[in-house]
Amino acid sequence: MIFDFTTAGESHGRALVATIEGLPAGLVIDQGFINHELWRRQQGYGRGGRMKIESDTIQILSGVRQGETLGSPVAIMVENKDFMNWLEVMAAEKVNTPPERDRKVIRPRPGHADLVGGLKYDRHDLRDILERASARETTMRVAVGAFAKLLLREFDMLIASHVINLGEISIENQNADWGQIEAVYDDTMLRCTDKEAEARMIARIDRAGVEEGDTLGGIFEVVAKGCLPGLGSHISWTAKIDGQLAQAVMSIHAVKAVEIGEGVTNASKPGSQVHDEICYNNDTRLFGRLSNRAGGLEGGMTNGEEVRVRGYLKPIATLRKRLRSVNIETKEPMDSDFERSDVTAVPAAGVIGEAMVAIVLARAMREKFGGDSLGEMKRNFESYRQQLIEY
Ligand code: EPS
Repeated sequence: MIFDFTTAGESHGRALVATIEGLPAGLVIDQGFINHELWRRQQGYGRGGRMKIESDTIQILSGVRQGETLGSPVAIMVENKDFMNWLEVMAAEKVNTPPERDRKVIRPRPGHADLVGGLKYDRHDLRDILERASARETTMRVAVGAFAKLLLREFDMLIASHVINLGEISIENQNADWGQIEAVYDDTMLRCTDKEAEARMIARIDRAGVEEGDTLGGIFEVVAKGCLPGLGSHISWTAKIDGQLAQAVMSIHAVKAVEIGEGVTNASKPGSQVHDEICYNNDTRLFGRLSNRAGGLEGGMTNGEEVRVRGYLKPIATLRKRLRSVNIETKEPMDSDFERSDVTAVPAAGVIGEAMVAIVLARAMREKFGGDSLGEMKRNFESYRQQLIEY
């Protein structure tokens, strides 16, 4: 059974739901950990009013009994507290809402799914598009990612992230180590390892939000520690795990570029300054690398070093400073719609990035080590680890 998931739910609808398939039986599910991951996604300086309404908590509907997975599909739900303010607008049944309360959206926002979605699905109230296009959906990615993280922890694989750039401001040391990144795991501001740069970023967010009515993008980095060599494969394009990671991270709202390791700067350096030289540890009897510019990935496979993936976000498309648009009913030029917005969501995107990386790695682990129960999976894992030692 392949590890996979589906989400459903609109931003202001009753609830967000997900189903997860392919978890082994016997995995201990710590709901406190899952809720803590959801809490982490809701933090970050620069979020808007919505996060004051929601306090995301998971309800497990199936697939878990007495704290352990059964091997059957897991169904989960997070209620939208804001739904109470949208009962008429988001009702599943037909409700004749007067125009002053129907919250119809007819002035598409540049950079959002509004216009293209409306054209493609032939919807003339763009709310039908934006409700699903909203990054609210990422709540469920983080919930599913928390299940993936719980599985990976059984194999000593840990995942964290940090913010390396916001707007035009970058942290000084771009190669923060695992200890530094883990230390900011529960930070509520920007999850930067460089507090001096973080203070400047906070001031920049204040300026953008309060003075300029604008929004800001940035870059986060996800680091996965403890991956054995050999997840993914060189044998075909779909099996290459760097490609899978790129797709998974690119699918996060507003992410417009993905970098593996130091992929961007590597492109302008000679090979001798890029490729990570190989060493051998006689004590652990494992191969290693003298550097990790490849971000732990070679030939579409993990190579045993830390996996490092960066996501680059464009600024959020809902901004107070209105951009030029067109009224889809009259076709007249008009400014785009604005209700409320975050100034930036880069720290939240980092948490979502962790979830997507966890999901890809969990899927690769399930594919390689199989097993219907966690015990069977662990035995298969142990036998492969022995193979690496005896190589
Ligand atoms: C979002 C718009 C805002 C964000 C939302 C994503 O929501 P609202 O329209 O209700 O003010 O707060 O993010 C979340 C709700 C969340 O949970 O992250 C958008 O248009 O993408």
